[in-house]
Amino acid sequence: MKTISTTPFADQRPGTSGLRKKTRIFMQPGYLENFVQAVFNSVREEIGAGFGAETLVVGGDGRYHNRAAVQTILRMAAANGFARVLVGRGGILSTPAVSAVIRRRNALGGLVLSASHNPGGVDADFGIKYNVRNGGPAPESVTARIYEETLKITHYLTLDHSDVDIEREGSLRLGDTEVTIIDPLADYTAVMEELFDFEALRALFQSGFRMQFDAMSAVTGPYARHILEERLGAEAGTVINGTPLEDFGGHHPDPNLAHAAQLVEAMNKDGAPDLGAACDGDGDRNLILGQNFFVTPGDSLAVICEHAQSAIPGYRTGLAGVARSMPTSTAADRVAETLGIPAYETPTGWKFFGNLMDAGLCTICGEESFGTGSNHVREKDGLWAVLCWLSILATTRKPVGEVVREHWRRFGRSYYQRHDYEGLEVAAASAMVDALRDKLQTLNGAEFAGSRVAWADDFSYTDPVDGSVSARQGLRILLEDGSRIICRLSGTGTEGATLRLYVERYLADGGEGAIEEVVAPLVNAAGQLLELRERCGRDAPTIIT
Ligand code: VG1
Ligand code: CO
Repeated sequence: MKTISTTPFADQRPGTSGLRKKTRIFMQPGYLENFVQAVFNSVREEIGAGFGAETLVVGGDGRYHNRAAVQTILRMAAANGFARVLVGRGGILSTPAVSAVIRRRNALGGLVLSASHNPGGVDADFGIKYNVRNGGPAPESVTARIYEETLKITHYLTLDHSDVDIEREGSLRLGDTEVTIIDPLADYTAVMEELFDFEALRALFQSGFRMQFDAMSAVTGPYARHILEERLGAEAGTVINGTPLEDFGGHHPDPNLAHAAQLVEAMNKDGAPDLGAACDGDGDRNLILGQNFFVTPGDSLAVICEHAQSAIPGYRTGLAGVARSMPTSTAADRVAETLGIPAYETPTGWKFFGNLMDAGLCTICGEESFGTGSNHVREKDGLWAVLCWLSILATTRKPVGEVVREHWRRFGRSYYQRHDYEGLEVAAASAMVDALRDKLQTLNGAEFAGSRVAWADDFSYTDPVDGSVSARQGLRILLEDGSRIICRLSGTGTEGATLRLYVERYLADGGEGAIEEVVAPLVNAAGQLLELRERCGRDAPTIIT
């Protein structure tokens, strides 16, 4: 074992989902090592014991630097005394697969190497995230302690050992630690098989149902090929961009209408498949498309909740509750009300769902950022959402668009958009949000976008399970007609600041209105209130999702 002296890096505070930086920052000597040692130090302190009986899971989305980082972590885990480390073959494990492995193998936790939907490559982004014993992202109390450790770190532990072969399954020893290279697909596929009726889905494909799944040259390629093509019998070629590449083919592995352009084109032409789907870099996000039809993440969450009990064996006994992040559309709340189950509203970031699921308070969760999942793991799960939709389509025997339209006719529609303003100057963006925060008090009762402000605040969340409070989670303006305007700064970017502006207008109009027209008054009023042009020089968002 070697003890290496080091000095702190001041910028290792985890964001919405772990630590994300430019790849070259992570490649600096000591940078990854400091963070990993800080994780180990804080976890060791928390459990009040060594790691001699503990298992650690390690895997990533295959982006540039993934393999090198795995080798560094293996040496450090061995030097820090872990009994076992489980590594996905080739260093590959999707985020939901890490969660499944932690839970099924009773591991202490896991390190996920990914910057999710951010581009990969030596000049792009890298990231690392620590997941705890329940398989979910470390809660804020844990990430805060990790950050404190990064600020006072003086040394890290490693071994003098050459790289180990992570390309073949099997076990080997690294110091006193047993390193096992596992099939990255096995645990995850087993969980899916427990939840879904694979026979019924096979029958669906046998009946001529066609889909296209875009893995965006990221981690879900092997998972989707195995589950959709090999296990469920979807025709060969159903999965496109199915090989994980270090630079994701130069694209953003971000499953939305802008970045999944190839899939969108395929779904909008004559003879399109029945279902189109895509996942992000690390496999926790999903995009669902029908023929000429985009299912918004908020509607997808609501529709899954609506049909889960009747269409998916894993939810046959019903849902305990539903949770969504605060900026996510309220569509799922209306389903929960009809089902007679509670609906929870949490801050942005999957880590807030963990306590609710552990306590049995909610079964299905979702975020507007193309994330949906359930208590089968403690992460959002892209392929799970795809299998949910396949199950719904197999049960209803209706096209995607019709399933959603029926939902709108029954529950009304949340017309919803998110506008992202990327690459803003950090100081100007914070000043803009601070100025609006200061103004919130004065807005009550004011006329706004054709209605009146009923409530305006900076969202604060009290966890119903452990009572912890997370303040300053996003500015929200609620109107008397039920519309909502929300803004917050992104906590996952690696360059400048990104303002996210979320708008929602609920109408019980059958859902056939034109989205742009319905939300335009909200978007315009919000832009003026924020003084977007004056403060940040922007007239239009970088991307609308
Ligand atoms: C974004 C999304 C949030 C999501 C997070 C991680 O965070 O808004 O809903 O949980 O990314 O997703 P932010 O702070 O940039 O808005 V992923 O797929 O990167 O693990
Ligand atoms: Co992701």
